[in-house]
Amino acid sequence: METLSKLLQPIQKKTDDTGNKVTVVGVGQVGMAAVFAMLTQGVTSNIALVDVSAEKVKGEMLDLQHGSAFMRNAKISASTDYAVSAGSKICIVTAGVRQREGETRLDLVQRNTDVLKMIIPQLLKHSPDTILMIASNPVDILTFVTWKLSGLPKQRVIGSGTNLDSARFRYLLSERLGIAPTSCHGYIIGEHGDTSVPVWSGVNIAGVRLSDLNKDIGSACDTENWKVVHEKVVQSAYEVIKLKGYTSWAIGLSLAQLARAILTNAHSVHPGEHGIEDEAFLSLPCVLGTCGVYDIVRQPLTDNELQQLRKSAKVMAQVQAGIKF
Ligand code: 6V0
Repeated sequence: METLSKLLQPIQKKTDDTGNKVTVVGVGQVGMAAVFAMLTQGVTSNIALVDVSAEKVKGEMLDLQHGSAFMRNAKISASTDYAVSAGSKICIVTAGVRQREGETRLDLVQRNTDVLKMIIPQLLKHSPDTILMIASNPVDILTFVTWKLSGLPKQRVIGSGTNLDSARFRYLLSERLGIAPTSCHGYIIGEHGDTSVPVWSGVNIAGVRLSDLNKDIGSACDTENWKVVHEKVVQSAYEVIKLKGYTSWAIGLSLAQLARAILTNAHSVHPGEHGIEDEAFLSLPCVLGTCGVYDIVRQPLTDNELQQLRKSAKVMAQVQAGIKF
């Protein structure tokens, strides 16, 4: 009798189904930061990695598997073949090219659209009920592209959008106010990046709206110059890319938070990508859970905020019009 048979008396065949499988396509800086955040925070116990590079994806898988004893019984698989992604609750796409110094996110659009054309049908073939979460840039446009390519209802295609911008905003507010980021409430909506819209009218600490204390807050005539906080948010990625070549940790944590909201059916509110006018996808505060987006919070925006949002939508629609599907 073999050692295994001596040790175990089989009662039934084991299943690998954990009910919380997440596939991450693209094991670059963003993909691996998201994977690491999800595994170490216990967001999922079942990760599949997919990449075009067989060596890289195997290397990342082995490295993570060697850390299994420090994690919570995670199953980690990897391949260049999408069969490995079968049965995923969420598929996160971080594949594609990233900005080089001096490039904007919009510069990447056609190159990453072509990448998505290969990826999305494969993911859906193996996980027809999955929720698609997009991180590749320009994320707003590529979420729209994914929706078009997938044929899925809008609530099942989510972009990481301004979840990261909002986190950066709350961090910078926290630095200026001396209050923890988790207690600084504020949303950035619209485009992830250059034309994002800070909703200054809603920024609050414990329900105290800063706009009630300073009616010009965030505007050009604000003598305290709070608008610099949003300017720093917009510059954040450019600054980090200039310093270390890419951004990874914060976007990884942001994706892990969105995945947790979905897998635990949290009904929590996050700035996530959703389709608005002109068929553009822009970030608005969404209620997230196991079926994807349940609701969009109707934020009472000022005329100026609404105008900025519409401007963002217009920019998106213009870029989208030039995409070759
Ligand atoms: P990276 O480190 O170059 O990794 C990209 C990975 O994608 C590599 O491992 C490639 O082999 C892989 N890849 C390329 N083509 C394919 C394909 N057809 N199928 C499968 N895998 C493929 O890039 P990084 O991880 O830094 O960035 C990935 C994307 O995320 C870029 O588009 C970034 O601009 C974007 N980011 C999005 C952010 C957000 O807030 N949404 C934040 C940061 C970066």
